[in-house]
Amino acid sequence: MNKSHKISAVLLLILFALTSVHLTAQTSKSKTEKFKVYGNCGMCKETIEGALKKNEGISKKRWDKNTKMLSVTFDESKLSLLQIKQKLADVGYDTDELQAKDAVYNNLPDCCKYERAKK
Ligand SMILES: [Cu+2]
Repeated sequence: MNKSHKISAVLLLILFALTSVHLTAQTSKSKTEKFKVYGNCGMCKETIEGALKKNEGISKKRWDKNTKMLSVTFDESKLSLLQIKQKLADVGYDTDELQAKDAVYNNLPDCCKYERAKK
């Protein structure tokens, strides 16, 4: 084994150790929830998923335009499920728990004006 091989082996080991620590930390706090977010199309998907940011503790998000179900994985120590729903309401999307303000909804592009949940 030459010197550069040794160095890369050590680096790989460090990387591996860091990754496992990171994974343990993640599983201890992260939670996955699935709930309905009213919406229509691919543009809604971008807006919905775009409202949920990694630096705010959201590690995974996926909204399905056919089922309207959002699957979100987040760090419970950083934000709550209700706060996530509030973020969605802020960009114009209703959930069964929180509704977007009419003014925000009315600002959505026409293709995104989904059928709203009954108030
Ligand atoms: Cu849309």
